[in-house]
Amino acid sequence: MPFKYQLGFIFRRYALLIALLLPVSAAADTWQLQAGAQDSGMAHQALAFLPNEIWIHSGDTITWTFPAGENHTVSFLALGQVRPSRLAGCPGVPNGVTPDFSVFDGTTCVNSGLLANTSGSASPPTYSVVFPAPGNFKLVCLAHPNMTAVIHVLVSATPLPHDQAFYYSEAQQQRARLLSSATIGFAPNHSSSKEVIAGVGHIAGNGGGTQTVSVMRFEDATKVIHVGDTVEWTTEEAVTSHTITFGPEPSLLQQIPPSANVTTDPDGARHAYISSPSDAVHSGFITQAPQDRIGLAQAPLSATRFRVTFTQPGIYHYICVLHDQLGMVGEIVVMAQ
Ligand SMILES: [Cu+2]
Repeated sequence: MPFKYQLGFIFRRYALLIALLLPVSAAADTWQLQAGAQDSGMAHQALAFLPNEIWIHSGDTITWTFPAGENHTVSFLALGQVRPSRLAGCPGVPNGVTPDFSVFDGTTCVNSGLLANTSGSASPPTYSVVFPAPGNFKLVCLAHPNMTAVIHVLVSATPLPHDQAFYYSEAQQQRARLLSSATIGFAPNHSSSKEVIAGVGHIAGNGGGTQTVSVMRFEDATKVIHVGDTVEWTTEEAVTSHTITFGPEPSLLQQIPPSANVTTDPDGARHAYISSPSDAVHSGFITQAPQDRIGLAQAPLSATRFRVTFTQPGIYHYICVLHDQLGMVGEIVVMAQ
């Protein structure tokens, strides 16, 4: 074969090889991400999408796995939609929940409903969303303020900056960093032998939005006191709510306000008197007021402290109704004078 034909043969062979090696961009991909993470004792909870930023092609699907014992939602609201409660979810659909593999293009609300791996199963729940249209979409968890992410959906001709291996590794790094930093920045501003800290947590930010991490525990949860003493619970949380609840748990819809036997002290702390371990006393949500935003009315202060005065001896168990399944419980032992 003359040399010039040999060159042509080699060129055609390599052209075929190069064509075979180029990525096929037409096929839709499924990406794997995570909603929430915890340490082995469940006390430290990363209330975060891991990672919380991803670039995909239109037509791709994202599957979120829910490995933690704490409840989360994968929720996409329509632009300008008022944020619903975690129990209400999307308006106009049964239970506020849209089916697995719902389609989100920015116009109609999509919501997984509350999902958690409460049994510690090796195959935790998952929820998938399909993204047919290009755009930049905010992802939120309806159970946790400041748990946000962004999905960048690009047209299929645009190369993607990262592959699945990158996102697996980023999820691991963000998980480790959040869980190990749970008590960094922890700055108790008040303490006495009769004080219990009701949860510690903070917010972290990055290019994808915000993530939070919480210690789901009452610090010094057990106190031994005398009749007539008052114990004070104080939150050291940035956003996550907790309750201090004695006796039967209120129903889901009755958990935000305090029980009727709780009064407010002049400094705004909530206060109750308990005379029997069978008394039902519920603090309601002990939490920070939401962050103010320019153009919106300033939010009123909220209760960050709860006091209970014990008038009879006994052993009084209490729980946080939101996080008792993670081990957020305690006990007050009241001795006679
Ligand atoms: Cu709690």
